[in-house]
Amino acid sequence: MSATELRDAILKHLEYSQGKDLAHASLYDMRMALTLAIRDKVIEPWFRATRATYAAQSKRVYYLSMEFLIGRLLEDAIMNVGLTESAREAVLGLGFDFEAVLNDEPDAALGNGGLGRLAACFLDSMSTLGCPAYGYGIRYEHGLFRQSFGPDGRQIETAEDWLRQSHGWEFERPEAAFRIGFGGTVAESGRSAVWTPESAVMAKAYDTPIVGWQGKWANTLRLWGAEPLRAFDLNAFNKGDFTGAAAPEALARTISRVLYPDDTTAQGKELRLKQEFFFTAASLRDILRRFASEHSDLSALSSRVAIQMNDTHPAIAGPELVRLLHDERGMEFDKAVETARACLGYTNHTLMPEALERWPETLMAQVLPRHMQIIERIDAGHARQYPSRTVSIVENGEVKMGELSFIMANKVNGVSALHTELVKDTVFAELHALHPDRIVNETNGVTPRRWVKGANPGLAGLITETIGEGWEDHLERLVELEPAIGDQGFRDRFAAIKAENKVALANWIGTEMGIPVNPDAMFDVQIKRFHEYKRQHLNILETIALWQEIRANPDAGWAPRVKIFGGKAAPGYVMAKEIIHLINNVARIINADKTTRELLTVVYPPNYNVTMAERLIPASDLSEQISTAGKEASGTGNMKFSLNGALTIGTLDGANVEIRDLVGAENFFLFGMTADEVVECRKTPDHAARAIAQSKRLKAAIEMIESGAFSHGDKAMYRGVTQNLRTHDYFTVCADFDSYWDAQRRVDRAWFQRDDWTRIAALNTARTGWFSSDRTIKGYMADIWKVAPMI
Ligand code: CRA
Repeated sequence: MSATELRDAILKHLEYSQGKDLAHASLYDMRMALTLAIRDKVIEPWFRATRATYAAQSKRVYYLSMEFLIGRLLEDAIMNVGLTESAREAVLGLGFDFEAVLNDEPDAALGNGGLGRLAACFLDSMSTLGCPAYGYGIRYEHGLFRQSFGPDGRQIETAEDWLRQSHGWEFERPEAAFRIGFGGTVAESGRSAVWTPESAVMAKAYDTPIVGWQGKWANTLRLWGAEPLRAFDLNAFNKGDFTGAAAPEALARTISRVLYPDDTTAQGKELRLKQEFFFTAASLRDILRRFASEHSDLSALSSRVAIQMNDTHPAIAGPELVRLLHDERGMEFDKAVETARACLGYTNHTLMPEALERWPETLMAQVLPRHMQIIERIDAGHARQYPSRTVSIVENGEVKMGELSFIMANKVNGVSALHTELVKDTVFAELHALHPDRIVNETNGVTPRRWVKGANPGLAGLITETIGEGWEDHLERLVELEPAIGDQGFRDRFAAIKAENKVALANWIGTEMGIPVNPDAMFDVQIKRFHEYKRQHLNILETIALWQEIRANPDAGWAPRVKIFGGKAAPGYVMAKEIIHLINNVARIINADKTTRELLTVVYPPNYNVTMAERLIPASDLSEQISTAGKEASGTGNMKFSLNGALTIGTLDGANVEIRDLVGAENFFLFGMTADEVVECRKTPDHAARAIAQSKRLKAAIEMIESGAFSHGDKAMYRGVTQNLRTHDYFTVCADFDSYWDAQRRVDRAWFQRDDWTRIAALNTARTGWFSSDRTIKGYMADIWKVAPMI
């Protein structure tokens, strides 16, 4: 499509879809018109893909996920259909700034962090590979909260409202609606049972087409919105009860109202259980309806249907599918269990005990009475089959969703090599011994279209110039860059691109935050959710110690650094919020110190999201991946940084292990205890006190916080953080501190060998092509879903 053709298409949509002429079009109108013009281009491959899948009667993948952190879609879609240049020209020709139009799109934050973003990268890869697939989730009215900082530096949360403007990508599907019940009673009827729910809502489908690289294939992201069965109680209204008249609507809509803003603790709230059942049940009904339109024999279900449970959030899929097959379609119970299992896969994303979902049996029985019975029957069946087993699904009055998912899935996967081994050895050790072939590893990946080509056009251009076209969907080809890294000219280009990205970021920080940063300094970046296991407090303690050392010894040849933090804390996570508060106040004090100004700046832009990640990662020199070993299942930010030519300082945790193996140990700043050593360390009750006693820098940094230096003299302000460090310190910040400090000084020394730094940065890019989510999805297709690509 030429720029002129696209221009005409935009004008047509301005007029007929937005009802505006060019002279009166706002930025929003222009963005919507461009979105609709691009959407038209996506519809062709979308229809083609759907028809091809029906014609071939292919097996389809159904990716069930509570979260899809898709971010903005426009730029990505334009890139995938190959219209970037035409779109820029067309929009400019119509008198609008192309970047401003792209930036007008709200960042769809229908997820918390890694798990949700992974689901979005998977959608991109499934479409790129021609894997017939549907993503199923919830159309949250409010995604993850918007973060700001109060004048005192504390996190403030406000509601996010991405749907305030109409969402240009989606198609409402009023005909695809299912009634989803809750509560009520179960009556025995012959060999099965009849569940009569007490209340119900409608699940209505909204479809977003997801187009793959070069527009060859497109799949559907189907999100469910909750609506009342009956919109409005006219009788109540006529009697003057206006609030009562709207009650059914308010109640139903609560279900798809907000995303739970916590990824690492399961809160056991009734609404959350209802959300989980709501989208899982609607998706399964949709899947069975589609199957029935093509086939009649339900025993063949697993030859046509692969359902992936993204963590345990959709774990109710097991019992619900059994119920649909047994109670509603008359399949014998054991066969229903077998059939369901043959369709289901389960991905585990965390070993953190507080994140493993468990529901009180009483709550489960109250909200989903029939499912509770089915769960007990599945549990009893498993016990009969494996009499030696000691684990069960229902235990101490709780339903354990991890065990349920494991038992109901034919494959269970971890998300990095280390994590998968820990899954086998810890949470699911006994189940693994009983089912030794069930657990497989599928190391996470990221889409290179968004995270290299879109986010870092300079680097993408250099790659294409050096190794030719076609690396975007064959990222393993980045190894072909390696010979060029020996050339001075290539390294200079690589360094110049990084420098340009840094200038752009420095300008943005200057404008947004009013903090001047030196683009020649090392950009040292930690961006991710705030959690004690991710140890942002280790980073800020080292920052304080570094500041002190620079003040004491200003001419010791320090590498100038800009420390950049980004991330949100769950609103109820007190400790994480205290760490945010501390970082903001450390930044305030350090940035005001004129004596260290040239060498150390701390910036923490608020409201970190996908869009901000796209801005920060290409401009980073150093990637902070410093979690307590054994706690970060994989990480995916770590991969994005390496691909964009940042060096990593990190522990042997999650996918860091695989990154280090690929880029080479000599090109990775390793520090800290291993997962085994952490477990050993905790056996010494006063491990933290000992570490503090041995480290004068750590001791001084903690004492400085306790002195009130960052809290206007208030000595008690950060006691939550410091007392925890001095006593419990479960995440072994203190025990790892000196090792982290030493690694940072190795980073300093490396920074001064600038050409060698660039060589290592370029090696990071060249050697991490394996982390494309295309490779991950190929793994799922071959090992778990048994689905063949259609292109
Ligand atoms: N919080 C893990 O902690 C991992 C992603 C995606 C997480 C990350 O290390 O990269 O999943 N776990 O696999 C999670 O959400 C419920 O568990 C995450 O995003």
